[in-house]
Amino acid sequence: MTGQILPAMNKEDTMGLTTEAFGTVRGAAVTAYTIENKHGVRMTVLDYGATWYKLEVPTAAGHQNLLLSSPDISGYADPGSYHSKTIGRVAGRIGQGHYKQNGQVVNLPANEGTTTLHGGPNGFSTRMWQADASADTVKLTLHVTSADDGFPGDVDVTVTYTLGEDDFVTIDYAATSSAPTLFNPTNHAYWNLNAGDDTIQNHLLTLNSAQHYEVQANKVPTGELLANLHSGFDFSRVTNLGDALAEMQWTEEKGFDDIFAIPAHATDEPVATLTQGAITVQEFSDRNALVVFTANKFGTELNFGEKTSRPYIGIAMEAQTAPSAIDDPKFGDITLSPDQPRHEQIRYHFSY
Ligand code: G6D
Repeated sequence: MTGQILPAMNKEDTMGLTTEAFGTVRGAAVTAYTIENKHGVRMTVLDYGATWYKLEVPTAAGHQNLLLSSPDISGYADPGSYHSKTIGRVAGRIGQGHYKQNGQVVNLPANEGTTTLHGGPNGFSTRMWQADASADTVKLTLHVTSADDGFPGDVDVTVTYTLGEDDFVTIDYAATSSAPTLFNPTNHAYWNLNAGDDTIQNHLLTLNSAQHYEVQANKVPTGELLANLHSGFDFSRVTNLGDALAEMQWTEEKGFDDIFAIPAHATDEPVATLTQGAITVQEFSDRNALVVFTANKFGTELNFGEKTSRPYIGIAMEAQTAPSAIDDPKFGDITLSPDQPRHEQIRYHFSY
């Protein structure tokens, strides 16, 4: 099954959709949309932040949530909380609060020192999206003006979560803009495949990557690529995350918060495979980078319910175009122009 794309099941198969109130954020009522397929896999999405709230698989002990999820909306209301949210306009860090678009300097609001992180202080993750749910999809739309988030152009974005009978979750991102701007979205899910409260140090990880980006102290990439081989960054074979994290203890970060370069690959080859026991998540993307973050300094300020927030309680694997593309088109193109709508996609397959 590894990497195998299963045939799409007959769309006539009906699947269950349930909705429930999930509190309020800044006066706006939040709704949770849950879809269950015929195998009993459940996907729950919130309209606030277009958040992937839960992914539950059926096990002998009952349904098990594979995502770090806060028990109520208070875990998501803070604009500085990103877990499981849709991230954009631009996933990666933009240094010094500006970039050049068609030769013109564009100044951006900063939310991490002088850096614009995850689309800045008013990014996609801080917004209430309009949801339209059906038996197997939750479609969320958002209109963002330049006045809202400081990026040029007024943008219409659609994020569509689909849970298939093939146990794939597909997240589609589509955007149009009134003026040239940037668009490089991702999802900031944190995975923990343990049934209990263990950290990800007992997980196995494989990445389709031979290099990672050198970053400055502010985690903005320099554009230089470094080899993963013979280092804790080498996940080219099935690797125990605890062993890899042990190799990172000499660093200030004491874990991974890094941009892995993903080479061109077949669409049915995963960029990442994460396993713990009988459960495996494979992530598929056609973009050329994957940010891997292992929650290295998480503390009790975060609430993940029965998963105690602490270092290494989860792993984020954020598919995107390399953040260096902002400075140099050799790393990719994340421009969104009025005459050319953009579409991105990330897919996940679950074995359990
Ligand atoms: C780290 O780089 C990561 C971000 O992706 C994450 O959102 C943040 O911590 C909470 O800086």
